Amino acid sequence: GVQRPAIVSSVKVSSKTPVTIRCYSTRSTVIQLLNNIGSKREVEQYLKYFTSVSQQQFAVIKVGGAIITQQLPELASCLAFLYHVGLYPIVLHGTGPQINEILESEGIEPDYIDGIRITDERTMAVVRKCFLEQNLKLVTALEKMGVHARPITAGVFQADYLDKEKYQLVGNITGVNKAPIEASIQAGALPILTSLAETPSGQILNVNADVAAGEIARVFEPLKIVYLNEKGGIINGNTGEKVSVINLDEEYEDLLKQSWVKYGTKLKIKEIRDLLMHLPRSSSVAIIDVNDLQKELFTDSGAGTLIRR
Ligand code: X2W
Repeated sequence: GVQRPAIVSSVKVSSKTPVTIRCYSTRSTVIQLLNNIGSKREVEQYLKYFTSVSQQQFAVIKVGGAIITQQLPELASCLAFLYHVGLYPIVLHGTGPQINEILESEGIEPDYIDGIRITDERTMAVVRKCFLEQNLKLVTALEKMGVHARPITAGVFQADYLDKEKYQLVGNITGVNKAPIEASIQAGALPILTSLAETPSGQILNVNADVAAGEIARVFEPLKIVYLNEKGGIINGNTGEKVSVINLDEEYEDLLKQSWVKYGTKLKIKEIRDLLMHLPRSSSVAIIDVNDLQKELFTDSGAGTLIRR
């Protein structure tokens, strides 16, 4: 693969940083797993790098709702792996497909404007039910693998109406309460978040999960922002190949001029650039398949698409 080390030298990696392997019964499994994905040197280097910042600054991982339905065992074992090596990603999940399935079974056609769901009262009831169900499903799968996980389904996102006329019960995040997330990590539990938000007067609002994950990243400034998707990265529509790395400073202008960069891809790249411009240079975005999480995080060549400044 292409060499594209993701370690930024401006973050000092101390050789004295202790890497604690949490669970001794799984220690040998963890070491084995690590050796399978990369050389001992690079894996150890990344482990040290990820533990050189505070625990809450390792990563934000956004999980699309489709993954909970289609790849739950893989997802749970990837997150368990991180937990067992002592890393605490902040996990935020969506539930788009599950909402659509229920709406369609009730004879309601899902309705979006620019990728944002128009959420009336009846739809909102489905949205809330799906978020709670999928959150419980993920937390339960993690607990079964010996991972202490904490459902956080309220109390994080404050919001106003995005545009009440246009989208109805959809929120625009105005504030993030870090406390429940920090408390979870301090208690040794992986925080598992939904993207539901609340107005000052207590109205629950629907927020796109990608957007909410971005807001979490803005306040925690993690080293990695990970988007798990089915394609396993950004695909160059002309060659059909996965883009290994995008260095925004050098490539952004040229990239936007390329014929395959349009619609959703263009929007996604623009949003990611906007996010990274607000974050320290050490932060980078990875778009990957759930099975590639370890390879992406712990090897120089990675596995998905790495985007950085
Ligand atoms: C999204 C929230 C769920 C979501 C929705 O109702 O579908 C809005 O569009 P995925 O699985 O990550 O797509 N909210 C306002 O984003 O789920």
